[in-house]
Amino acid sequence: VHPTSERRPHAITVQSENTSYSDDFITAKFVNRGSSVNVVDGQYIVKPVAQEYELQTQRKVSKTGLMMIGLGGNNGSTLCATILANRHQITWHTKEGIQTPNYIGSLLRASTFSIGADATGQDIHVPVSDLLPMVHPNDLVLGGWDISGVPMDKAMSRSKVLDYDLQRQVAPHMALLGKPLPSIYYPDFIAANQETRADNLIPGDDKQEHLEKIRGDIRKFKQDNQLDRVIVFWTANTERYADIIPGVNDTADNLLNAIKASHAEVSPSTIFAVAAILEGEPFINGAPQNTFVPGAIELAEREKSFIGGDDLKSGQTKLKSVLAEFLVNAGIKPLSIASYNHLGNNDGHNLSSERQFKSKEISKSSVVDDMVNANRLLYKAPEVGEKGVAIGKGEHPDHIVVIKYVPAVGDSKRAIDEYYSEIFCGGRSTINIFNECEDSLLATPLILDLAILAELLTRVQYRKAGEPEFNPLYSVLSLLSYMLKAPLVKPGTEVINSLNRQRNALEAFMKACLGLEGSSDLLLSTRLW
Ligand code: NAI
Ligand code: DG6
Repeated sequence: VHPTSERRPHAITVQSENTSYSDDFITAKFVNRGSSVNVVDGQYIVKPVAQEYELQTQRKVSKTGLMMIGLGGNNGSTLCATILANRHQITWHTKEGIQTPNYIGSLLRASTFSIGADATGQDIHVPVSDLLPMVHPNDLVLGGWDISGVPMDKAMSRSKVLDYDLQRQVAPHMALLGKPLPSIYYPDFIAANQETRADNLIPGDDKQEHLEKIRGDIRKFKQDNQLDRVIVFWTANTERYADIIPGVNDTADNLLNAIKASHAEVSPSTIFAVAAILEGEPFINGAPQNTFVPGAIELAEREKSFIGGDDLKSGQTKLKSVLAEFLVNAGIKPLSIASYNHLGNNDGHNLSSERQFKSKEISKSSVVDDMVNANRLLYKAPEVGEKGVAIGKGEHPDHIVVIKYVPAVGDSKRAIDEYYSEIFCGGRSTINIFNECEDSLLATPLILDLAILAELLTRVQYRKAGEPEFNPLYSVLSLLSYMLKAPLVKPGTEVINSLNRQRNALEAFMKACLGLEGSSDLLLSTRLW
């Protein structure tokens, strides 16, 4: 047991007829309340609806491995080094003084939820990680793949993210991780400027063999480390989008056949996703490309495996999702959002290539859509065609995204955003933001949160009132949206980009697992005599 590994399985006990505890499970009754709306003759007819569920959470936390694709990159090496620093309680000197390791930036380990009020009416806030039994990041078993065979201690220094005094002390621990497992490299999918890194490759060009090799790697890692669960996480270079081709990647069977036929349009990230799905282990895509082609989603559904994505939401986009919501919800109308950033790490180098930039541009651009669509007072709705089908998307602010590679600034991305808005009676307001993001230090805690939440969600089952069996959650883990720029959701359902709504959803879900209601800001007792 590492010194900082807290094990607090009974941190919160709910005393309620709706919540029961056994050695194995926390089982909670929960009523999912909402309203159904019908439009009849121009009137909204609203009916409250309620459905009772039981949620059952397995209390024993899985012994969990985190296998990262892109292990030797900035995120991968920073994640390993910071976990090791936390695990071994390494402190280091900076120009500010002595620094101790921590998990700041992790929603799970550095933020709180209110679980109610005490007798004096004061809110009681607890660490999010205390709500339900969760893996401690220090306990994650680390491994993974990289097309670069640089050993992990050298990969950390190559990344130029951490202070030298930390690197110096953590290097012997990093060296024990060895070098990443060889990986799949299809040069067409990442920038040509990455070729010099590619010296650690699974040989051949048979995609079926590649798939089987990756599946074998997952199984071996699981077995060697006696793991219950392995989270497979893409934090490798951003790939170009794969073309969606009928007969190739549009269905699960077509995708599996396309891999057998080594079809050119199957990307490395999709091969990794398919490998994890077939092994029954969760796969999360931390980059923006369309790893989850329709066939991959169908395969995950069919195998009842878990997937989540896309693209870590760390600095500029997180702020945008908050600021755009603030403006639109305040009744102010953003007319344009112009976002520039420059960075000098290897991610920036890869993104300096047009097709890889395109993937990032797409994921960075979708983030204000739901806020705009929710306010048709400010933004005109799309016109409706003959059969009631919307034509186009309706009015939307201009939104541009520019990324430039500036090697000198390294991992310290600079993001500049202008929000130009219409205000009262024809006025204009301009907000300019300059945001300096230590890219990998913002991204690393998100990877931890995603991996730990994914593991938790594999242990939650549900049944509707009256149903005999519990079922696992739906394959696409949209509850991970808070950490992701372009959240993958159940096909046909709405994407929620609002950061507050994403956080509230997670809070409500975790509390429902305990038989508690999500936070209400009604605070009725404070408004009454
Ligand atoms: P990086 O370029 O430092 O690391 C990527 C690593 O992936 C490299 O070591 C590279 O050799 C390896 N790689 C490339 N193709 C591979 C393959 N097929 N198999 C195995 N390894 C492969 O990039 P960084 O900064 O670590 O970012 C990783 C990914 O996360 C990028 O796609 C980036 O766009 C995305 N991301 C990063 C954020 C951040 O703030 N750092 C935030 C959001 C997303
Ligand atoms: C340049 O945009 C590089 C990217 O990889 C970003 O650093 C990353 O996607 C994080 O973006 P954001 O918008 O969440 O800060």
